[in-house]
Amino acid sequence: MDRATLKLYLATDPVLLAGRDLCAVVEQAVTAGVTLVQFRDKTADGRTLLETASRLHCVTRRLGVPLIVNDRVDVMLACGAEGVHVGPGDLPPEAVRRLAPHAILGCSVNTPEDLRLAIAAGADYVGMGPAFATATKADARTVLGPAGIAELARACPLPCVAIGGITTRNCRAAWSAGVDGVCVISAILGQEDIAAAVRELLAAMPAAPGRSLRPPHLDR
Ligand code: TZP
Ligand code: MG
Repeated sequence: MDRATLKLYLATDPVLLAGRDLCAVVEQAVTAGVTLVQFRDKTADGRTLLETASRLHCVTRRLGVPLIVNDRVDVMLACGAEGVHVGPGDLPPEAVRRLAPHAILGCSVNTPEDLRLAIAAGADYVGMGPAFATATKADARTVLGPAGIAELARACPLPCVAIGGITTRNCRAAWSAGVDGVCVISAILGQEDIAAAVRELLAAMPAAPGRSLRPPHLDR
């Protein structure tokens, strides 16, 4: 996938929406510059997930950004979204790849071994994290810090984002670790002014990303 698509990746969370309308908030965020959206809801049942993902997909399609469904390849296939993201506890990425051969496949990685498995499974991108401590995900794994993200990014031939605890204050440190972008939830959804939050995050990631330091043979 195009690395630029990963620059500012918004994942959703019903709790952080705090009663605001998901589609309206995502529309504001994408209009302000979000490049990729992940529909993430850990509590809804399958039917509700499909209804919400379908409504959201209408919005993202109109705005021209891909929609990734978290955890659930079945929901992704049923609503026609562009991709699916899986991590520990989900269907293994090899199985997802077989079920959805043409979908964008993202995998969560926290260790070099996770990265090796994601590459072997045919992932299109990886999410490396948590980069920093986060209150959004109760079962987050060991915090990597900018140094840990940089180590994984150096070993990563795939497009990659840092995720977890990224804010306007530490976004530049994550970006400078050599990723193609950042994935955030609370840094956008937890803010009152969605568009201002998006603009501040993008301003923290100036062009000439750390990836330009990578040997060209690692890019594909
Ligand atoms: N995976 C690793 S950390 C995390 C996920 C989904 C939570 C990210 O949320 P926030 O609010 O951007 O820290
Ligand atoms: Mg998952």
